Amino acid sequence: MPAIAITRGISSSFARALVQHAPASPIDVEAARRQHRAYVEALRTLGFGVIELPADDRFPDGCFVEDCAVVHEGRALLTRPGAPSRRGEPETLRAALSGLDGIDTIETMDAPATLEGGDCLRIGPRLYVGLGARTNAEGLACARAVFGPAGLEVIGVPIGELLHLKCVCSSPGPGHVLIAEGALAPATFAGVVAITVRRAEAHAANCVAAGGTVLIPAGCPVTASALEAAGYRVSTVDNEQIRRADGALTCLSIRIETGSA
Ligand code: CIR
Repeated sequence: MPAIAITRGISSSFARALVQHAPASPIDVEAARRQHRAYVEALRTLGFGVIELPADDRFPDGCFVEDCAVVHEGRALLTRPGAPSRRGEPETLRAALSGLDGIDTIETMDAPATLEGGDCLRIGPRLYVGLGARTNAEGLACARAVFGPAGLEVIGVPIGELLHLKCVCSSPGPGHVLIAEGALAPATFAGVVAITVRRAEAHAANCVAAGGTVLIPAGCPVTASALEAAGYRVSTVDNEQIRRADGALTCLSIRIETGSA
């Protein structure tokens, strides 16, 4: 079965996306759409079969599909986003998920639990869940109830003021984690080799990877060299407009795993 990625187009309301801090320059929706199209092509080059859902103008943040569903080995959890304006988004993914081969169950979450996929990082048999403004202890318990029986150890990671755990870390491949310098306690990921991303390129700590190739934001040469030194091929995509809405690379897709990382 090929690896699948689900994406959703950039809505015409994207300029009203949630932001922690107003961007230095306003979002250019057309430029963001061009960058999103390049991202979808990059996913295809990485080997993903991409299911492209149309933009939904009701949801300014709707392109950030990762936050709305967590999928592992046939189990999908439609989340309850911590951001109230995003609570309607997860159900819009149900049809796409239920149409996929290999998805056996689709679970949902009830208040007061909140969880966003940007807080969920799986590395091998562990699912790390960031605990902050978007994901709470009840959300963590829900993830544990859904994915624990599938063999994952679900571990909470306090993230303070960060938007999401994966703003500062992600896995480029088996046994490796990229971590933005100084962002997390060194012992956070036991038994995994950390590749440190310098502060000037901190946003490159969020990557999408498949089969030994790692997609990182354009303009991060030090991180690219570090990944190459660790044995990876590196591909880049410009996501500057997406970052203006606090987005990164992982958040633009739900990648349905077909192997173990
Ligand atoms: C939000 O604040 O919800 C969006 N503007 C950005 C979400 C980014 N999601 C992610 O990194 N997983």
